[in-house]
Amino acid sequence: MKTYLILGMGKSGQAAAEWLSRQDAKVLTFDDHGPCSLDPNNIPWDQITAVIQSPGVPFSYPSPHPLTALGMAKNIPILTDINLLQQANPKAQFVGITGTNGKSTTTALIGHVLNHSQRACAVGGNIGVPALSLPSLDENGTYVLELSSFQLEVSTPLTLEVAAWLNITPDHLDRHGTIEAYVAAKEKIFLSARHAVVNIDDTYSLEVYKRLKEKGMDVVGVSCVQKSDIHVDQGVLYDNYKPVFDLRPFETLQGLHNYQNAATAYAVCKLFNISVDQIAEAFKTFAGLAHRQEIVGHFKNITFVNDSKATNADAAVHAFNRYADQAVYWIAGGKAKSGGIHSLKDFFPTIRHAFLIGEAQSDFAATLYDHTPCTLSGNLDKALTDAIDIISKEAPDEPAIVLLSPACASFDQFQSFEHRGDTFRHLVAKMLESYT
Ligand code: UMA
Repeated sequence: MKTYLILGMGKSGQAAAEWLSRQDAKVLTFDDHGPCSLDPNNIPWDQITAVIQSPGVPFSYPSPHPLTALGMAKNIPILTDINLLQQANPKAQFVGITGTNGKSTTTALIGHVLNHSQRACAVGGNIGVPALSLPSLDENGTYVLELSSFQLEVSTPLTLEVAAWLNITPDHLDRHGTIEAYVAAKEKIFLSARHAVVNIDDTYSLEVYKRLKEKGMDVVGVSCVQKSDIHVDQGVLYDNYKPVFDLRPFETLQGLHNYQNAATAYAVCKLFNISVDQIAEAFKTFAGLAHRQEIVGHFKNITFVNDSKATNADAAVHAFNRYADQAVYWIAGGKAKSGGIHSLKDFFPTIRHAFLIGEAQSDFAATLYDHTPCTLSGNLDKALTDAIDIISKEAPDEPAIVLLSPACASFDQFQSFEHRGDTFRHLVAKMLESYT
């Protein structure tokens, strides 16, 4: 019987423990902050087949977790749940998607296109669905996995049919130490990949593209700012310099960042021999990700957008950019982050009215003072009715966006940003019902 030591008992550790138990393996668990089955000073190392390390547990910087270090010293393989998934499904194909931003959308979009084309596929990884909670797949099946730098750093090389790379901006430096180490962790995605799809629109990513080319790898370049193998110009997608279709009609794929996600998904799906028409058809019906500029309803001239995932001001920028030329009625507030909403000040004059909620409401009202008309609504329910009132009084016929993009954590009034977004979706649905 094989024995595994699972390090970190969060979402991925728990799924790994359940899965391994179903394979009749012996499971030992360790967690620094939660219940575990193990005395760290008394680990039967000579019995352990591998350590299954959760992504959030330090692997190298500032220093490996003490049990990772002990396992390494004893030459015990340190693996991730993704490695186990691959071992258990050797015939299935794997697609990996990494980058700083847009991973989840691109992963979900590729999964949607594959599903739409009647291919068996399962979507998971960093997107929030642990690898070992996914179903088994045979040679007809494809796993589409969002891979974070944390997962890639720890994983032994993953055999991928396609490895896709979106972009790099500095992130997770507390875990990796330097941006170079962060890029190096992510670059492990290509170690055992058959095809690479790489966006070249930032300097780090362009360097990655060049390195892969130098190694003679099969690389498809993607760009939204210059001509490339696949590129987007003014919303039109080009394949090998020929226009293939217009991305502008796809409601859930708007904005430059979404063009990058869509072009990447297109490049990956083409490598799976999915036709241009099938890809375009599937893009049309992509629902987008919940809580990220998710359109949750239309009422007459008003569109309701749930961007609850925007838990800080920087994350709210994307929605403001997307709706830059429209009448935005903004619902914001909650538990403020440091800096509040000052970094959004360029948008203030363009916002028609702000409806403020939660702990941050008075501070935000003070910041907005003199730039944007505000209402202290207190909670989400009231903010929504206040917004409808103002729109019906001031601009009843003009197209309007009611945007929940709180620029705050949710914990003062909700359990999570998901809970906040679900509440908004529910309130919008209830309101639409009452008008029909
Ligand atoms: N723990 C220890 N010792 C440590 C650190 C953590 O024992 O030194 C324990 C904690 O007490 C906790 C557990 O480890 O019980 C948490 O494990 P984890 O942080 O790996 O989190 P999981 O719940 O397993 O979720 C992980 C990913 N989390 C991280 O990478 C931090 C989830 O990505 C992923 O969705 C999930 O696996 C399923 O695959 C989240 C994330 O924030 C969304 N990712 C980062 C990002 O997207 O920026 C990379």
